[in-house]
Amino acid sequence: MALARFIRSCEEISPRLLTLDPDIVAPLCTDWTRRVTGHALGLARPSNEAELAAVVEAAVEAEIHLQLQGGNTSLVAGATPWGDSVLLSSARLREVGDPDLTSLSITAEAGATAAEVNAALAPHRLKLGVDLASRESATIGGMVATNAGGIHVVRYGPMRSQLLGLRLVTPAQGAIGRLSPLYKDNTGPDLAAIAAGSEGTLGAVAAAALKAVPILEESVVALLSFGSFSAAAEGARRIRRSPAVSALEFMTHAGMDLVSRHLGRELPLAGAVYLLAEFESAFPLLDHVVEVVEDSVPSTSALAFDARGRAELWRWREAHTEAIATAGIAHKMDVALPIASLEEFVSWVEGPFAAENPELDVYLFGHLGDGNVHVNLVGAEPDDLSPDEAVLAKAASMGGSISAEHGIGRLKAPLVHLVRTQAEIDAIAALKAAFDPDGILNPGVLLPTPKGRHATENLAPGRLA
Ligand code: 2HG
Ligand code: ZN
Repeated sequence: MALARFIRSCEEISPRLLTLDPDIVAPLCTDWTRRVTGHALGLARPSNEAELAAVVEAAVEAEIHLQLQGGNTSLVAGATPWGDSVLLSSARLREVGDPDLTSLSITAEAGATAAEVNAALAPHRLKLGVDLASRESATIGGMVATNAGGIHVVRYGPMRSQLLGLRLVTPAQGAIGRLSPLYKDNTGPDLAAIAAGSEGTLGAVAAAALKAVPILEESVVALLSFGSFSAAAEGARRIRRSPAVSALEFMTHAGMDLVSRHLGRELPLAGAVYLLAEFESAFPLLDHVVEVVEDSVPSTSALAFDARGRAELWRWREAHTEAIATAGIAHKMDVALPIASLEEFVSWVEGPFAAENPELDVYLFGHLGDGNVHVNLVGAEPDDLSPDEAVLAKAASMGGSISAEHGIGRLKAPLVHLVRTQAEIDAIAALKAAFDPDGILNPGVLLPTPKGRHATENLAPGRLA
């Protein structure tokens, strides 16, 4: 009954809005890692904000759950439909406005990818402050919803810091917010900032107004190798003080070796731990970078000054996710640690944790400059949550976060208590109730479902078709 009513409403909004075709819907029901598969009743693809608002209203009236989806690049099943949801996709919300060259900003609809927005900015020597390996498929809506971080957080901050304005469609208030280029607007709580990181539980992003930053002409990428994590961490401490740093990443030998086999390329440097540092400036950088690199005392190093050389060094870092995916279905723990505790955490994962779990292949890499470690474990059953729990509990016990930049999604919803008190969880639930009182959007993402069940219960990991 509910579905029939929803289908009728969608047909009235636009005949091409909703499809129930399983050949189209089913491939969108598995998350990027292939670790979990859900099920959806259909797929709604609005073409503009008015249609988006009308779909959300129709879902409220028919009591149909909606699962929001952008590029489906979530690594925590944050975009995987659950139970009797309809997928609400931003695939047709693709408009990118002309860059505003006075305020240095740009507006883009939710389904535009990071690469598409950068393509509009590049002729003006501008770019987005957030960049990430999945730039060709990650969408602006998903990046806002998860407060995406990526490789330039050390310089420009995460997605929340790029937001000047937001149009958000909420079940209770309809379409709210504005796409203003205002850099300052203290008129009560910042709704755009609240929506960033709420993982689509409060509203569906229709469009965002984002800061643009200048592309700096001088750019050098350095790949440095070290004999131990502790030597690399000390090197990173020194590099981090350079005002020209725009990325500071780390990899370990295990991941580099896997990437080497995946790409069919010789390792460029031998080492136990690697740093990849990017320096960008409007002024000549050579002397500065050489000085910083020497001061960080690497065992060996390689510097790249031209676009091709820089891309080749970056490939060693950015190919990690795809190389690991060829080794198996990875359990991904995206943790943040106080930077001073990184060494202790990494030693624990590579030491006692790995010894207790000899069946697991452990790959560690991430954004060292901002304390974000991507722990990837290959070899565990997809539905075995115990290694995930052990790693996340350890990070939490050290004052870290269980979600640095990927979000909580469905996979980590049962573990939010590791890093939030009950009072804090209640406050988040109260926000949810204000924007989405009937729990229409993304049930089971970020917080347990209103019925108190966790969404992972009927997402049979890797199996449910
Ligand atoms: C990255 O930094 C992404 O490349 C993916 O956040 C991390 O695959 C991962 O665990
Ligand atoms: Zn990352």
